[in-house]
Amino acid sequence: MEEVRRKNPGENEFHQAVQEVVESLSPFVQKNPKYEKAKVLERIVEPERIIIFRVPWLDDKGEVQVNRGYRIEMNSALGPYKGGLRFHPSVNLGILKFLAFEQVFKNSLTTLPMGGGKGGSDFDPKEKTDNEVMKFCQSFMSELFRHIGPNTDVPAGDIGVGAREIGFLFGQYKRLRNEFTGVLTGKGLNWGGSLIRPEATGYGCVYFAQEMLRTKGDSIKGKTCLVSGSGNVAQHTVQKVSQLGGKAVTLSDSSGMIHDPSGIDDKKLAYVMELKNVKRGRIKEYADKYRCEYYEGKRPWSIKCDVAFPSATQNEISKDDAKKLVDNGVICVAEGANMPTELDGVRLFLDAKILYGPAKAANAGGVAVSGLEMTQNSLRLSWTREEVDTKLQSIVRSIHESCVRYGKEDGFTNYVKGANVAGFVKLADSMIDQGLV
Ligand code: NDP
Ligand code: 2IT
Repeated sequence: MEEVRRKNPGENEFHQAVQEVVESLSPFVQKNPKYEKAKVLERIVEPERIIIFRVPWLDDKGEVQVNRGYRIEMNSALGPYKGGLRFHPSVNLGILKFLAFEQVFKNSLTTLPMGGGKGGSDFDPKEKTDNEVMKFCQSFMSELFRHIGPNTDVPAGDIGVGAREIGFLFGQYKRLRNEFTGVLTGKGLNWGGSLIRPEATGYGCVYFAQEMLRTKGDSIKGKTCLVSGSGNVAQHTVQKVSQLGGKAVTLSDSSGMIHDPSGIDDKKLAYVMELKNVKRGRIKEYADKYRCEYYEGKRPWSIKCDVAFPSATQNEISKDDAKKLVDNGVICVAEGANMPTELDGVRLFLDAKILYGPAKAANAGGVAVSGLEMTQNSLRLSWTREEVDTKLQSIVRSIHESCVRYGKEDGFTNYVKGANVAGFVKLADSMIDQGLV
């Protein structure tokens, strides 16, 4: 850890992600000297390659704008680099390195042949016109295209990158390469996208919670659930919670949160989808429409619940928030967002022995269906909704089984340890097989 801090100064989120993994892997690595001898831990914290580039574009007023673009190609031991692109003003090297590092373990857990990567830009899509977003995406891809490809590196969406952005990025890649290939996932259904990919992260996260609850003979049915965020992951989490008989009562965005004790049903969710995905408005408008409480600048964690699904961003659950959740009797936390809980909060959940599903296990359904999209593209055919959903459920079940296998501690499953060790073993063995690269 000292070496990681020294070599990557100021990259706090990256330090945090590595620290969590190292804490739970150390005993395992000490028991298995072959990993220590091959210096696998030292190797996996060093990205295979980092690309940083200038992204100039013209806004609607004809003024020049300049953003910074990144792609972290973290690890290719298990397959082509795979992971999303994030467009958000907070994006910097440390945040993308933490996301890429997490992605390597997550992708290993999915059982599919995918390495790990992440990329993005400090570009802020908020309040930009469609034309400006297109101009930015075309400029971004005009550099990125030479570093990616269906057998090299396959980006997808993340915060600020959804169907609209993937469309513009794909169009520009195709134009530059003169090739129609599965170079991105999350594509439109008419041009190579997979059914269920938009739903997959939220659905997968609820399926994972359902698997955890099943170990206690329980289920989502009848449970009051807190969901944060109101984007792709949050929306489909709410949808699956209500399909399984639970009740989601909160949503949020970077301005504040709504609390609707009567539950966010399908009709209200359709309103949220239109508000967020088409009108690109604020969640506050939900409270005006459905006459419920809106709390400016607040997050949902002080509301009493059974299950919590953080689905907005990193470090959105502080130690105090985690304590409030536990004090209020939460039985299960399943992370849709990446690293939403601060390290002290994670320790608190583990000490309280609740069902705590860390992001790299709980939200792996999204990238898993991206992997299925790659397979369908290679086969040049598409599977039905039912086929993809069945495969998603079986992958989530297998991730859960791996976590239990490696994380069992007398009568309690430590899913953090389970996910880290299970993800690590496959990765580390593959790296050793492939020699010193
Ligand atoms: P979206 O852009 O669709 O939605 C993001 C949501 O989170 C918005 O409601 C946004 O509010 C809110 N948010 C973003 N940043 C902040 C912040 N700094 N503080 C408070 N709220 C914030 O992204 P996704 O739903 O795709 O991603 C959400 C999380 O899930 C991220 O952590 C992402 O890494 C993770 N994830 C996504 C996957 C996917 O397939 N999309 C797969 C696995 C994980 P606002 O509108 O105000 O910005
Ligand atoms: O964090 C993630 O797993 C994603 N943003 C999805 C990555 C992908 O390649 O589908």
